[in-house]
Amino acid sequence: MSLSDLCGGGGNGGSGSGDNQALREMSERNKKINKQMAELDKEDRSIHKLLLLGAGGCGKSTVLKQMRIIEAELTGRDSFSKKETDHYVSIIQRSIFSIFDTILMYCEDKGIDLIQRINNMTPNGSEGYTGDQIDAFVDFLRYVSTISVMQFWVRQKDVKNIQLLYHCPPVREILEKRNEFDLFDQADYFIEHLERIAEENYSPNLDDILRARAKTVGITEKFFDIDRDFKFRMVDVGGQRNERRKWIHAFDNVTVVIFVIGLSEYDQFLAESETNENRMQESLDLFEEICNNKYFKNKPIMLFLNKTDLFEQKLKKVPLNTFFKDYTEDNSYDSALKHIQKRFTALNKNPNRNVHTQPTCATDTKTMKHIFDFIRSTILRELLDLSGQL
Ligand SMILES: Nc1nc2c(ncn2[C@@H]2O[C@H](COP(=O)(O)OP(=O)(O)OP(=O)(O)O)[C@@H](O)[C@H]2O)c(=O)[nH]1
Ligand SMILES: [Mg+2]
Repeated sequence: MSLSDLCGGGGNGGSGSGDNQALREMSERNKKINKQMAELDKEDRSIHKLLLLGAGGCGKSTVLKQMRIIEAELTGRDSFSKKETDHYVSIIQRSIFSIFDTILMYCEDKGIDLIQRINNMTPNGSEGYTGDQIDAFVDFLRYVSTISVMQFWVRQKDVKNIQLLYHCPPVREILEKRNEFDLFDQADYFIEHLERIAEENYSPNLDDILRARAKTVGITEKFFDIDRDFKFRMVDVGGQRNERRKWIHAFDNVTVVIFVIGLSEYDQFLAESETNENRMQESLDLFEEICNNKYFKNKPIMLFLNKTDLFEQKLKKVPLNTFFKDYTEDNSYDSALKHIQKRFTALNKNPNRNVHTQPTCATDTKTMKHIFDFIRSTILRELLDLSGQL
């Protein structure tokens, strides 16, 4: 479109004062638009981009959920909409299905006939189950093995038997080996709270939402306006192997990478691999790759050593040198944490860049409140350092 088209053509011969007036107006309009665009650009650049990275299930989305809870507390807004909360009801129902489905699949893989083992329990025997209860366990497992996840819903009348089944000796025996299969971390929690979950008008509370597990697919982001001087976007990605090829689309204009690892994963097998690969090794390899990636060579990195609660419990049963063969110190929480921290930070090959480590328990709202301050102060300090170097 030409200038004369916009100005209405040669109605007055194209040389009169009408043309000049139109040109002046147009130039004013352009100036205004340019100014607005510059302001938008400035605003966009003043919004920090925090990119959450890490292997599948390490807790990235849980960190993001916590940030939403913290924002809601500080601003008085809702953390999760009614629609989101309702959506978590089906996520939680699916998680309960996946507990038993995962157990059955593991058994099938290992040639274990779990249903037979349960059937072999003696009614009113030393385990203390009645014949009806044993029948109900078997019926429930058969039901899970024949339906799809979308057909599953826990009914109030089944709650007691599901809880008893989860704790019966043949299932316990399988759960002893839970590090070998992908049983999600919050299985115990949801079984314990099953009665509430199966209520007709059940609405998940914040604890339930934090513990619900839904693998992230693609890239999601959320803008946070908690602090006038520190606005940021948190970008969350799916961490499983097949999701990682999408990560590159989130690599531009990052202020800081928050790399999350699950501390308790040192004896766990990787869900996506058939060859019993270790989850901690996966995190180490991934961290090395990200840390030294050209996009982030000069970017600050925060390393969240997550799942401190599960780590502390696990250390009592599984020594750290099960995985870190060169670890010779005791299995105290502090020594073990220090060792893992050292192993990760040693992978950073840029001596001029800081790796800020922080132990976290992403499901614990109380301790996570400090994490927001940690994020803010670390980024502001980094930016100050950077401006000093200019
Ligand atoms: N006990 C405990 N559980 C945690 C912690 N952090 C996360 N979880 C649980 O671990 C499970 C996985 O967490 P997510 O946040 O979904 O993991 P993710 O890194 O987003 O996983 P992907 O989306 O697959 O990449 C959820 O059930 C969380 O509730 C923690 O510090 N302690
Ligand atoms: Mg996620």
